[in-house]
Amino acid sequence: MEQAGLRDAAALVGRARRVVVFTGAGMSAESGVPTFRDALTGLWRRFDPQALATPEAFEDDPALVWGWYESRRRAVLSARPNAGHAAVAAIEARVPGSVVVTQNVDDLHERAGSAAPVHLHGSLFAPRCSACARPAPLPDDPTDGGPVDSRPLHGGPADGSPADSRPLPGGPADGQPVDGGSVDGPAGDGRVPPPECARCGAPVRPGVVWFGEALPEAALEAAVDAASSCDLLLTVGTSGVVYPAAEIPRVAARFGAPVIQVNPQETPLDEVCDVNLRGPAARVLPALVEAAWGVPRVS
Ligand code: BV8
Ligand code: ZN
Repeated sequence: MEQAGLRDAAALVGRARRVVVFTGAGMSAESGVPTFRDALTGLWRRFDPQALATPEAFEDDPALVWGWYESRRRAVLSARPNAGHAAVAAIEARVPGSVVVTQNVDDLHERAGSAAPVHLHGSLFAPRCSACARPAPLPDDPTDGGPVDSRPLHGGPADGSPADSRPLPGGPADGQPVDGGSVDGPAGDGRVPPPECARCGAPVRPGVVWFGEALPEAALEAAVDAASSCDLLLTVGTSGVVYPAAEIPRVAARFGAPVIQVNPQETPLDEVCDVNLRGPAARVLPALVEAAWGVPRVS
């Protein structure tokens, strides 16, 4: 990442009053949570994520899909927010008018202290009935799964005390994939039959948005409102290929906001951004916050 880009980006961040931080799977990569494209490891490596993350796949083999999401959820529970998540929370603390919009289904932004990230693609921690949509308890959640927003921050102690959000710069071992302990069904092939809904008996499904499903209206509206009225958008760790989420940085640019991208690779958003910081989020974001406000990096 060259210094001139960092200086330009820091000047934009330092004078911004309404920032949108738009994040994808690359945000959690250095916490050891595989990106969406890498998410298929082990037992699921022979599948295409886009084929598995669909209602049809769940309909066809609920145990395969539920097992995959359970293994991803346990990996997130074993991960910790990284210095990039902490830097995003620092931006929110410095710029009260900022909004985090994430495509990620993990809870690492929350555990790093982000108040209310907008989850465009749902969450691994909000399972619901596939038929009557009743919120369902998490398999290892001793409560009865009451209203989703009454649950303690996930990854933290069950009594709801503040989750342990000390970020580990670079993740548990510099981004080595975390293994949440293999979720294994009776057949030992990773397939785990989903729980049944307490009300109607239908299979419980993960609380994520699958391909071919509409995004939650309120979340998409909040994201478009924020992007169309911000004075800076930071897009971090996304391949920018899944719509309509990938439209969000373009909305900000259309309304005249400068766009800064943080990603070690090229993406279609290269053509949209004003400053392109080529590098990993857990290194670039703390450097950006320090250059903007002189805030010492999270050690
Ligand atoms: C819908 C939850 C219609 C599940 C996900 C045009 C308009 C609208 C829709 C479409 C359209 N064209 C096509 C579509 C259909 C489809 C789509 O976009 N397909 C694509 C593939 C072309 N969209 C949909 O189906 C959407 N729904 O349109 O519904 C509708 C309307 C009304 C009524 C009914 C139906 C729903 C899409 C949501 C799918 N669910 N996630 C789950 O997680 O299992 S998407 C999933 O993939 C992620 O959430 C994310 O959004 C997306 C891409 O993942 P990324 O986050 O970008 O991660 P990725 O692995 O791709 O890339 C990681 C990046 O990080 C890389 O760039 C890498 O370089 C970088 N990186 C790596 N390490 C680091 C790093 N960056 C920084 N630091 C690092 N250390
Ligand atoms: Zn039900």
